[in-house]
Amino acid sequence: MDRYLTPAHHELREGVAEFARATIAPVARAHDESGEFPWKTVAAIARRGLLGVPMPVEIGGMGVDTLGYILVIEELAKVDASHAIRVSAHTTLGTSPIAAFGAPEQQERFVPPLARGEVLGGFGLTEANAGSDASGTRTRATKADGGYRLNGGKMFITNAGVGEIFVVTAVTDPSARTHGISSFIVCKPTAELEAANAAGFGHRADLPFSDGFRAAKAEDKMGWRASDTRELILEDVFVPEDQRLGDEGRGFTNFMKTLDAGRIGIAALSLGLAEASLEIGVRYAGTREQFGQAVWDFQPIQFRLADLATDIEAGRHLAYHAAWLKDRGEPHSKQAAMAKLFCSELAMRATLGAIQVMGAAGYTSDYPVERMMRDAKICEIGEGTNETQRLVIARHVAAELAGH
Ligand code: COS
Repeated sequence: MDRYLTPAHHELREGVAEFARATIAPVARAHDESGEFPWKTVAAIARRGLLGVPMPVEIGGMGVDTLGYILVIEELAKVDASHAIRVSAHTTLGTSPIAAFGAPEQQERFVPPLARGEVLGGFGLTEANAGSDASGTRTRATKADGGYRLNGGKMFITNAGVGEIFVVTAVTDPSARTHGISSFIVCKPTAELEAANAAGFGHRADLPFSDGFRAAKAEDKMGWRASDTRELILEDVFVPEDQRLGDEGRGFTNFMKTLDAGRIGIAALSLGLAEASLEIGVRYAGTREQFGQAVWDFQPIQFRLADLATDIEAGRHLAYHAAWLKDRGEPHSKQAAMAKLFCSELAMRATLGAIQVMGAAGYTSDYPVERMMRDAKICEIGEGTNETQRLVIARHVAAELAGH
């Protein structure tokens, strides 16, 4: 992978790997079981600067490129996918639209608290009738004196309860389909104020909190259990004009661009799960004996693990290449969809494969592979289902062929 990675990338990766092993690994299982938000470890992530990895140094970030950022996600996911997805949703979905599409005053006002890791952010797109069909947005933004009134709701939003700054989409012109969707920066106080205060992170009293904007109860999920996922409710929420993100009607294309980057993050998270489960499977196969020999010595086991190792290498090429294209400002929508599709299916295969190699032991919570399998499943669904990725890829291929 040295075609892509510099010594600085390696240094960043190694530092995050060490941090994740020392700080997150000891608590990952307990938080998976309880579903409680791990305020202490997220505060440690924030202190380390990992909530602003690809943001410019001038606005509070680490100033690292996309490639370096996805290495961070990959390393966190090797230890705990819940921690990785919260960093990914906060960074790519919550912060980057403001950094990329915001007016200079919006960038100065909202990016530093997110990039410095003072509060968590998120992104509200999905609704009851809008998910894969992102144009089906029903949340409505109607003009009001000095701004807009927003009514509607967003579902399955990462960081919805614990976070404070959100980018949400709403229809400003129902007759214009995708060109009638706009996006807005909306703030609410964290739903876990006491825990945030105890952790010394997660709340900024001076943010412009909007009445009527709140999070519902936390979802009880199969995986990513220590990641906060809730519905966001918008009831007659006044949002001033200066919190509209970009021009009216630009919301759809802007969040499509945001999702292109998000999908590279999900690919990296999936890679982390695949790599860690392969390692656990190989180690186990080397130590357990059956029929007088190590499980590893059975050729079918070696073949299964060799196939997974090959797919991991291929997945890395796809994901790193998509990030590399993005860093050069080149089109990367197709490559991001391919990376997300391939790596998420790989994560599922790898975690299931590791469990099969380990037998009953892999099925118990004595080993983290059962958690990793549950965490892998959502990678095939979130930030665009894999059916949507296939649609995106097919459209690109058709357009390329039509051009020849
Ligand atoms: N980058 C920039 N612009 C894009 C884009 C991208 N990746 N994808 C689409 N657009 C633009 C199109 O060029 C088009 O612009 P014009 O109307 O000016 O030509 C506009 O957006 C509408 O695109 P399209 O007609 O392709 O929209 P569709 O309604 O057919 O939607 C899919 C296409 C299904 C691909 C889209 O809705 C999608 O990605 N859905 C999944 C959303 C998702 O990931 N949801 C989960 C969110 S969890 S955070």
